[in-house]
Amino acid sequence: MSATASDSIMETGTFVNCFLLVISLVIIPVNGGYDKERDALLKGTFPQDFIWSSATAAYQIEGAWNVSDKGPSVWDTLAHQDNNRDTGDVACDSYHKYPADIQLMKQMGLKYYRFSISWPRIFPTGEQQDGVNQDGVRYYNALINELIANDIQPMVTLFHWDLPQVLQDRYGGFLNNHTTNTTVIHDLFGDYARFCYQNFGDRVKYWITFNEPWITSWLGYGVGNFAPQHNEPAEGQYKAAHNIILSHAKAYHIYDDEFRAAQNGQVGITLNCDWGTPKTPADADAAIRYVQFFLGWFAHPIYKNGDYPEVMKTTMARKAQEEGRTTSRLPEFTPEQKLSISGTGDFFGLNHYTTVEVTDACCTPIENPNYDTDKDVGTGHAPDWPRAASSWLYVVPWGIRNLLGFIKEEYGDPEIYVTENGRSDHDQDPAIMMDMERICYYMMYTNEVMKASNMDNVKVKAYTAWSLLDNFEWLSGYSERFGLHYVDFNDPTRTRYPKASSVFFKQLVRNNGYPEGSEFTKYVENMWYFCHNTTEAEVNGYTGGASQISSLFSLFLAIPMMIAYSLIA
Ligand code: PNW
Repeated sequence: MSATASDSIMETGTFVNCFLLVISLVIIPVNGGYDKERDALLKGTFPQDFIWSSATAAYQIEGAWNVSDKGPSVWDTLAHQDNNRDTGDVACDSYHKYPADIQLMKQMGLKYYRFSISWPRIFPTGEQQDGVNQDGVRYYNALINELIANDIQPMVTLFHWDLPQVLQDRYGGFLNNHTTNTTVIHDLFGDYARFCYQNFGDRVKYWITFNEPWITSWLGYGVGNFAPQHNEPAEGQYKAAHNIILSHAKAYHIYDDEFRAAQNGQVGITLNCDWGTPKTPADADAAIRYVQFFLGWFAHPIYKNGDYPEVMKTTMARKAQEEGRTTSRLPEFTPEQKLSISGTGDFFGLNHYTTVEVTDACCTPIENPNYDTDKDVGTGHAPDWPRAASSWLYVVPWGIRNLLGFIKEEYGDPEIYVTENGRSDHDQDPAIMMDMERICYYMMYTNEVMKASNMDNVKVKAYTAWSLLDNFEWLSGYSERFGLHYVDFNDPTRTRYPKASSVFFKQLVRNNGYPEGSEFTKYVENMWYFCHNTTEAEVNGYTGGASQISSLFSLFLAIPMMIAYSLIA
């Protein structure tokens, strides 16, 4: 992949036109809650080598925030700001309980695990020259060895938001001199990545440089509600994103130049994106613009041509004029940088949870411009989309199929690893252990992923459930639960308990999808009716009553759950 003029002509031309046509024909009439044809259950299985996995992140599960020489991260700082906040000080205590986590995965038949390494647990200040925390290195070696001993392949994220606090204080973190030659943050991230490849790369074959740079950039350095809470919504996010993209490219090339030949692994990045569906046909351009500003901001440079999407550059150039600025708030890459960024992904990591309805809002007044107003769109949700506990999470399964199709067309048919997808419950008493809404979510979303794979020929290679465990959900603390396993955060031993969804997921993995004629698929056919909350009794031949659901429930979930309990609890 290289930077050529024809890329951008293709981008604004044929592709967009085809895509708009598809959108206007297929999607617009059916943004609603249930559509018989669109939402029909697909029977079949995923490709044989399909990867089923579950994910966590260091700050969300490890705890042990200050053991041995671990340095503080920006999330330690945020969580310790006042006494009223939940913190990651102990979290799930996976620093000590990782063997129990691994037994949960084994019990589910999972052969892959996505976790992250905490940068300040390896280099307390973020810089190797200031010292290495050997206990941290020992911990990750022990975790990786235990995984492999249990036949589970590690998939490792290098940066899941826990930047060493010292790097924020010394250099401004990812705001560090983003357009000069004196930037150090790229090299520091490169040194950290090299150290991880050196120490763990003999056993780790899947590396994810950054998790969701969109969140770090916009929420961390633009809005400033996430760590490190830098509030500069006109420009902060563009500066941080620029540095993150360059840091990613640096880490990719270090692997390519120094490790690939010997270690033979893969390096990619995980990007998050909500699907944007136009509210009316007139909003089709706006919906594309929404996705380009969201996903394209990072994916276009890395997976297409080394540069930001054309629509982002032209929109931001127009804004600069309107605002009386001499330069765009969106920084520019040099020609050398473009070359070094383009093509730096062996796979495309995707985190996806939800969909928004997009309306055209061109052209927003320019007082206090920010990333949200820069897109010139409005966002909302169809009234009949079901909701999860997280305020932003609406359940729209068909959105993931559309997004996967977009990635295939826009970025040259890459191999896509879904590295997160899942649903939150409230923390409530009694605890939600029969988490039928989560089962429905996994059922419907994985079926849409299978449609993308088997009907649309998208190269989806992996599906990863977020999350293995209930954990520290960032600003929401322990009030939102995404886990396949329940964790009692008042219990000092942090015992884990399987929820019904873990048993469902285990059977999904064992069946590798929804094979025709299997008992599992019959169970799903019946659940389909319940999950789509529709009164259309003919859906997928459904003829039974509620009792049929409950008897199937006991067969498929309750009995295996009892067995699972006796093994784990
Ligand atoms: C992702 N939002 O974050 C992260 O990768 C996980 O660490 C996190 O626990 C999971 O999704 C569930 O939230 C997000 O506000 C955090 O839109 C916030 C948002 C989206 C994703």
